[in-house]
Amino acid sequence: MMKLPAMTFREWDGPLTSDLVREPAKFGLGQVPTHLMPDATTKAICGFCSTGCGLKIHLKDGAAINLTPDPDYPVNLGTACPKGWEALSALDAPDRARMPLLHGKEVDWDTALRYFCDKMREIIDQHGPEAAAYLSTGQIMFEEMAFLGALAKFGMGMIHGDGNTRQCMATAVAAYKESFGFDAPPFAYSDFEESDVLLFIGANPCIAHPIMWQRVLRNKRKPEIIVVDPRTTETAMAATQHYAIKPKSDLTLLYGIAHLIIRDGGLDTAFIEEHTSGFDEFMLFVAAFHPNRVADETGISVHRLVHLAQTIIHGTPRVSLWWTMGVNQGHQATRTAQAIINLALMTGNIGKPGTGANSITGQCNAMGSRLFSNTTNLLGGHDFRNPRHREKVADAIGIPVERIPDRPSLAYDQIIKAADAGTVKALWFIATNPSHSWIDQNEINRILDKLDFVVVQDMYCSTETAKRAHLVLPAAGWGEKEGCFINSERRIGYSPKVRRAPGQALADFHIFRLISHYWGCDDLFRGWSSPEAVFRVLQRCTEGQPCDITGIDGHEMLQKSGGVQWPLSREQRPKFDVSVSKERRLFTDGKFYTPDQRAKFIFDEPQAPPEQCSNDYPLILMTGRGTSAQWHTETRTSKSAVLAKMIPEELMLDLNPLDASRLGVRDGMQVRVISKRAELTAKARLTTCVSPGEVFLPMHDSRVNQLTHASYDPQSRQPSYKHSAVRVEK
Ligand SMILES: Nc1nc2c(c(=O)[nH]1)N[C@H]1C(S)=C(S)[C@@H](COP(=O)(O)OP(=O)(O)OC[C@H]3O[C@@H](n4cnc5c(=O)[nH]c(N)nc54)[C@H](O)[C@@H]3O)O[C@H]1N2
Ligand SMILES: Nc1nc2c(c(=O)[nH]1)N[C@H]1C(S)=C(S)[C@@H](COP(=O)(O)OP(=O)(O)OC[C@H]3O[C@@H](n4cnc5c(=O)[nH]c(N)nc54)[C@H](O)[C@@H]3O)O[C@H]1N2
Ligand code: SF4
Ligand SMILES: [Mo]
Repeated sequence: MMKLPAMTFREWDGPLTSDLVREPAKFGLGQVPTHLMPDATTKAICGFCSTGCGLKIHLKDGAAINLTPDPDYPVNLGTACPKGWEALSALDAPDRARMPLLHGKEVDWDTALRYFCDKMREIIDQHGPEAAAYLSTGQIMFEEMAFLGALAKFGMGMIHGDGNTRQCMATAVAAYKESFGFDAPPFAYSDFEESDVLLFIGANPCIAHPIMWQRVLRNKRKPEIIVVDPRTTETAMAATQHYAIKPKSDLTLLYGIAHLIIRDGGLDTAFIEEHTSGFDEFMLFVAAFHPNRVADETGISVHRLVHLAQTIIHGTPRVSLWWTMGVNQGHQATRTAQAIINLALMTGNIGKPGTGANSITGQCNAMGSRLFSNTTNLLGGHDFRNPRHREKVADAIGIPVERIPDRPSLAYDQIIKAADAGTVKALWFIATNPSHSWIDQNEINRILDKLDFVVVQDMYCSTETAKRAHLVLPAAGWGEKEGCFINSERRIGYSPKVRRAPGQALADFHIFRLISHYWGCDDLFRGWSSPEAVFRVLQRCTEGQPCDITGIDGHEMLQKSGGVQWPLSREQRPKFDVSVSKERRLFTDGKFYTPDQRAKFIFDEPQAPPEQCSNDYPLILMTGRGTSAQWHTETRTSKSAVLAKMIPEELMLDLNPLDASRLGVRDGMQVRVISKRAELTAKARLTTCVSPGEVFLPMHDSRVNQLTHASYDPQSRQPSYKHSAVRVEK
C-alpha cells in the first residue's frame, strides 16, 4: 500500500475526528451529571448528518437529559461523532425563537397566523400564484416536508417551492434519474466493509461523515482506499492513494480512467451487453481522452493515471465509488456524477457486495426531501408534468386532481432571480439559512431586502435570514417533535419527541396544520392529523414506485426494527425479516428503472469553469466543511461549549507555503481574501494540504459566501461553491 507521509497533515493542534469518535469521554462528550440519573431510555435518530446514527436518549421525568450512541442500531453500531453527542445542547440556547416575531416584535400565534395568511393571500390575489414561493429543507421530518409541500402547492396554490437540497443533492438526483431511470442511490453501508477498492471523489468523510468512515475502518479485506480531492484532507491522509487533481478537472480524469480501463481490458462486457445502453457511443467518445491529454488537464501523471485504472481493474468486482460535494457542487456536476456511474457500469461494479456508484447525502433527511418535499418531484418521486402521476397522487391523498400543478417548480436560483425581477414577491423559508449559505451572498441579501414579505420558520430568531424576515415563526427542533428521516443508504428511521420546545415554539408539523386551518384549506388535510397519519398517506403515494414503502407497518415497525431501507412494498413484506435483511442494496438483478430496464451511459465534453484565474485574482478558492464539530451556518453547533473547544477560534485560510512566501505572508498572519464580489479577513494557516494556486475556507463563517462566484450546473442547477477566483493580500 502507498501510504502518504503523515507529515503533510495540516498544522491543526486540536483533536482529530478519529480521536473524538474513539474516546468521546476524553473530550467531555456524553457525561451524565451524577445528580441526574435517568429513569428511562428511548431511541432516536441523530438530526444532523445523513449518516442517520441511532441514539439512545436517557430520560428523567419524561424529558431527555442525556444521550449515548445506540450499540444495536445497524448504522453506527454504538458510535457517534461530536455533533451527535452534543445534539441536546442545541436545544437549550438562549436565542431560541420562543414567540412569533412580527417586524421584530413578539406577537401571539393568532396574530402571526392571520398576518401570514392575509399577506400571502393578498400577494397571490394581486400578482398570481407565482408571486409567492417557499424554500424548504432536508432537515425536518419528511412527514413535515410533505405537509409543507402539499399545503403550499395543493392548499395555498403556490407553484414554486424548492429547498436547500438544491445546494446539496440536486446533482445526484439529476444524474441518477437520467442514468438509472429513478433517483436511486444503490448502496448499503455494508458496502464500505465489503469493498476491495473504495474510491472517494470530492468527499471528505473523516470530517463530514465520520461514522461512515468508521464503517470503512471495519473493512477487513485490506482495501485500497483512493481519494480524489485537490486538498490533502484528513480522509486523503488516511487513504492508500491520493490524487490531488486540479480543481474541477474530475470529468476529464474520469473519462481518462474509462479510456484506460477499455485499453487495458477491464470491461465487464457481459454486464454492459445485458444491462446497459449507449456504451458504444461512450467508448468512441472516451477514445479522445488519451493519458497525455488527461495528465495535462488534471495534473496527475500518466504513470499515476495508469496505476489508478489498474487498481480499479484489479479490485473488480468489489469496487465501490463514492462521491459528495466536490462533485455535486460544480459547473458540470451532473455529467461528472454520471462519469462515476459510467465507471461502475462498464466494470459491472453495481448490485453486488462492496460495489456501487454511490452518492452520499448530506443532511439528516436529504433523502426524505428527494422523495417527499413536493418541490422538484411530485410526492413519492412522481412527475408533476405526467397526468397519470397527478391522478394517482390525488387519489392517494384524496384531493381533487386540479389542485396539483402541472409543472415542477422553478429551481432555487431561478426563484431568487424571479424575486429580483419582481415576479416573486413573498418567500417563506423553513429550516434553512440562505443569507449565510447561498452562493454570492450579497446578491441574495440585496434581493431579500426588497421583497414584500419574507417569512422565516426556524428554531432560532438570531439566524442571518431571520434577521431579514418580516415574520419569524418559532419552530421546535429535533428532539422536540416526532417523525422520520431517510439516511444515505435509504434507511427510514423514526425519531421521537423527548423534550418540550421552549416558549410557544411549535413543531413544524403543527405550524403547517395551523396554517391550513387559518388559510381555510384544512378540509384537504383532514386526515393529516399526526405525523403517523401523514406517513400512511405517503406510503400510498409510493405504491408501485421504485421507492414503494407500502410494506412498512407504520412508525412502530421502524422503531422496533432499527429502521427499514426503501423499497419495502406490500409484496416484499411477507419475505422480509428485519433481523436477517438488515442491509439491502439495489440492482442485484441488473434491472434498472428506465423503460428498457437498462442503465444509460451519459457523457458530454468537459468545459472550463466559468470563473478563471487572472492577474488580479490568481488563486482558486475552494470551500467546504471545516471540522466534524461544525454544522453549516452553525446555528446549532455554536451553542455547545464542548464543540466550541474543538474548532479554530477564528476563520482560517489554508494557503500553500509557496504562495505565502511569494506574498510575504507568515503563518498566523491576518490576510485579506478578495474576490470580484467582496473581501474578508482571515488568519493564514500555511499548509501543503492545499496546492500552490489554491486556497480553502470553511463554509461555517457567515462571510465566506460573500466571496463565492454564482455559477450552476446546467442540468441540476446546483450551485458551484467550490471554484471562485480570489487574491490574498497581507
Ligand atoms: N461536520 C460536518 N459534517 C457535515 C456537514 C457539516 O456542515 N459539518 N454537512 C453535511 C452536508 S449537508 C453535506 S452535503 C456533506 C458534505 O460532505 P463533503 O462533500 O464530504 O464535504 P465538503 O467539505 O463540502 O467537500 C468535500 C471535498 O470536496 C473537495 N473538492 C473541492 N473541489 C473539488 C473538485 O473540484 N474535485 C474534487 N474531486 N473534490 C473537490 C474539497 O476539498 C472537500 O474536501 O457533509 C455533511 N456532514
Ligand atoms: N461556500 C459554501 N456554501 C455552502 C456549501 C459549501 O460547501 N460551500 N454547502 C451547501 C450545502 S451542501 C448545504 S446542505 C447548505 C446548508 O445551508 P443551510 O440549510 O442554510 O444551513 P443550516 O445551518 O443547516 O440551516 C438550517 C436552518 O434550519 C434551522 N433548523 C434546524 N432544525 C430545524 C427544525 O426542526 N425546524 C425549523 N423550522 N428549523 C430548523 C437551523 O436553526 C438553521 O437556521 O449550505 C450550502 N452552502
Ligand atoms: S455522524 Fe452524522 S448522524 Fe452520526 S452522530 Fe455524527 S452528525 Fe449525527
Ligand atoms: Mo449539504
